[in-house]
Amino acid sequence: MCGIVGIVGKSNVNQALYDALTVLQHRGQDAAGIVTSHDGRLFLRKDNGLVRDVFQQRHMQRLVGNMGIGHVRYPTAGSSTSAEAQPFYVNSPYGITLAHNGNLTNVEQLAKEIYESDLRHVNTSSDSEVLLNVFAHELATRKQLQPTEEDVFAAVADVHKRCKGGYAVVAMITGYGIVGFRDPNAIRPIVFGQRHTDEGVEYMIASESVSLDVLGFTLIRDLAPGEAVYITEDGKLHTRQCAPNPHYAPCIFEHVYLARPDSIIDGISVYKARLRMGEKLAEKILRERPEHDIDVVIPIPDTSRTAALELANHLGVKFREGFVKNRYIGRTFIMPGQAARKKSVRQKLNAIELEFRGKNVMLVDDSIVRGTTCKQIIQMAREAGAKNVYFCSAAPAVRYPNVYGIDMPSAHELIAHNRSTQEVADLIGADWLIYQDLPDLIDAVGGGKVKIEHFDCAVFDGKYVTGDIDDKYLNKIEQARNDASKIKTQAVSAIIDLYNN
Ligand code: PIN
Repeated sequence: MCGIVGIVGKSNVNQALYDALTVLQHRGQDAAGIVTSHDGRLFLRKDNGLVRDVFQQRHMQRLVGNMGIGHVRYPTAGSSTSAEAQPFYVNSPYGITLAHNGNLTNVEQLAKEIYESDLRHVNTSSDSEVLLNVFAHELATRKQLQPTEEDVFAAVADVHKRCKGGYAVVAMITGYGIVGFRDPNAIRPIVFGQRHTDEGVEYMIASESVSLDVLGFTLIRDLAPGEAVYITEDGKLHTRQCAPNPHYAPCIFEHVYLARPDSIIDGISVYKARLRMGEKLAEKILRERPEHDIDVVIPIPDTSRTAALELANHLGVKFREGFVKNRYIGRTFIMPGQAARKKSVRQKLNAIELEFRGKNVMLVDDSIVRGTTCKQIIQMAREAGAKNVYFCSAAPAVRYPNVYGIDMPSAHELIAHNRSTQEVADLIGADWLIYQDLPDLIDAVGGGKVKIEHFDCAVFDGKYVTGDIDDKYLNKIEQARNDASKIKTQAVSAIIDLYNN
């Protein structure tokens, strides 16, 4: 998962891009980058780290220009070098930079085509660089000295023909404008909006509406599946449907956990969707155990709070903050003679004992993925004196890997993969485990004012909306993720050896 932004303004956009990236920081804390364009020149700053660490005063001063794009990265499939920080750049045609959120599922084939047929060199293992080269190639084939919006939209249409997977993209064509586009299934989110200044109208394209709000832009709308928006450097906005058979199937996990609650995605308030998840959970609990003995509902901070609040309201049970989260967790330093220790949940969360002692507590989390942290949290609740520890997940059991750009473990690392609810409950040590039912989640997210008929729910039901995902592909990513984690472990042991010898 990543965050993207693009702004065409009437004065320098560096500060606005920086501010927008800080608002999108929850979508990726691994690397950040901004590129701006001024007088036909590009100015780029990108590196590993949080937005506030990557950009210093000296970098910001260099990022001049009235248009630019930015990116925050969450590593997917093992990419974590600073060379793979975005935006990426190709010099031909025009000088194009691009930032992408998502994952291409046919990247191997595309990389081969790019090299063998398009005669292009790709310098990293990032699918975003592949996507940039496909777009650049398709724009170059128009052979125009000055690209018009027709050329740009035709190139996007060709990208849709060649690329498979989930992608929300912003790309800047130096000296011409910024284009934003969304894959034909609308899997990853992308919105655009405007704000009025004395100098005229400015436009922003971004992953989430919250970055528009905070910067005083008003939301125009989400991009439709397969649609593109092109804003020229002089501030003219064009939109076009670029896919022949678009299908609205946005990722439901954005609502479960990824997006900020104050965002509106595809017309749906993430906050309200989470409230409805709590309501549905309460109904399920009352169906399963009308005579339940829950004394108190306690959220596991932060995401689950909204659902937990409504769950407690509907059960008529007290809602209490039983865990306090440390917002200022430090880095883990590897010292000579010390084993590399993972930061434990205990360093991040602390229990308020008086909310647990002698009570039957219902803990609520947004989802259970590996099951490692929730196991430790349940243990903490017991040590704080809880009589019974029940556990509620606002999402159904996560049983399948994500292939559209969410950094999720491979199937065998998912605690619910090939396991029943009771088996998961036993493994995490819960006295009772309740998962949201998938139809209820779909209803909670899509059942408001805006009707979306279909969501990408692959992590819950194994049905991948792009239709190109088979066991062969899943085995391959499982292998790649294992290899990546092995390399990481080996690297850490090598550093420890270095210190010890
Ligand atoms: C936590 C969001 N949420 C917590 C992410 C833990 C799964 N985990 C998914 C639960 S926060 S585990 O609000 O962003 O802090 O199942 O892998 O143990």
